[in-house]
Amino acid sequence: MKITEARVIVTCPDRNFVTLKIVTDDGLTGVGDATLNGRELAVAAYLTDHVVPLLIGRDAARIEDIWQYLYRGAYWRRGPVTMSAIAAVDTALWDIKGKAAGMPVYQLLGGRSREGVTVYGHANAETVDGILEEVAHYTALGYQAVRVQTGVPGLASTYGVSADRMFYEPADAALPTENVWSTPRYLDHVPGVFQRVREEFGPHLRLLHDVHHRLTPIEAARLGQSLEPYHLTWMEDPVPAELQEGFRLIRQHTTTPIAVGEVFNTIWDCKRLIDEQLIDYIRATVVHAGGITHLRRIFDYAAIHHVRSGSHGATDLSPVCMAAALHLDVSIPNFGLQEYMRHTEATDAVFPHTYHFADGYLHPSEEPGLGVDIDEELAARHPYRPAQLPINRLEDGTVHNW
Ligand code: GCO
Ligand code: MG
Repeated sequence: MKITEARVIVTCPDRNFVTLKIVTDDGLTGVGDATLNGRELAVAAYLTDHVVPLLIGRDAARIEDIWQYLYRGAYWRRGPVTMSAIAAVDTALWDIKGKAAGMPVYQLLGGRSREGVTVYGHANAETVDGILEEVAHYTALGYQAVRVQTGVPGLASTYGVSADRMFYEPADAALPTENVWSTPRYLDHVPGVFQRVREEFGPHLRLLHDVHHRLTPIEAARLGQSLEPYHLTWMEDPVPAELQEGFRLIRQHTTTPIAVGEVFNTIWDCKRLIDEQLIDYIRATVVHAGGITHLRRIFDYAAIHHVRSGSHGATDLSPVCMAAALHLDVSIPNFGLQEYMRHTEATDAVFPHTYHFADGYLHPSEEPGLGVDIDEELAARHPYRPAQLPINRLEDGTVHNW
């Protein structure tokens, strides 16, 4: 099963995606997501110039060996560009292995540990009334978990709040949009919003909130405390994760569970958070954390430390990543939740897939492999459009975390 070709496909069906398609001499193909939002072409070049030439002629069955070859062989380890490129190769090889075995990938990972993958959707609106409507919309669709993001009075725009009902698309301009942020206004406003949502929807709906790296540890501790009466499933990315000692301080002050990890690329980015049990959910995902092989390693490590998975699943993770994530989600013992921001019709058309949503759960494909593909002809009709993530400034103009 030798690799004869590997194509890097960049397409923009409403947003940019980078996909790797690997072809073997016995006619099998596999796909992997390599999308790094706002920095797509860096990964495309890394793959085209530095990885694809290394793959030709290699045995596609040797997934672990190829992973080690690309990781150790680069010498310059880790980082989002390298790990997204390795992830794409790894994901495509699992797809091929599943097809060769005639089994969905989750069977190769040990089989099912659950009947379906519980997902959370995004209720976002400027006003509390708008949020209540959005949450009702999700519960009517069967969702058991909803992430709530709110506008903040006095701020023109806020992370996570958009005009679209089913998704939030922050990479909105060729040069970064600039937002203005105020921590005091935010901390004053958010608890009241959750109070209203809890009053309206009762104790059982699982509620989540994404802070998007904007607070200091002591501010996050205050937010966590003020949200305790509304028993959130998690408070996400409360602080930038570079300084992981910060999480210890948050932990000492609040019982609100903590989720982190969408910007992590390897086990080394979260090892301390996991082994000191400073977090409750690890949110790394297939495309940015080295593929199925490495993410499973992270989840296994998390499992022995009582930390559950909560994989990132925003629209910038393509249906190829989502398909792969679901095979892991359904098979690991310590699954927590899966984020599910829907893709647009144009995206779904370019990436035909057979995973599906029903009654609050996503179900992985039962087809051999991942159960997702890329329609290359259609993809070619959606050329790349430069789009970057926003920049955040405080009211006095200081650059802050976005
Ligand atoms: C999430 C994330 C996203 C990111 C986006 C960046 O929890 O879904 O925070 O909204 O901002 O994926 O590319
Ligand atoms: Mg997030």
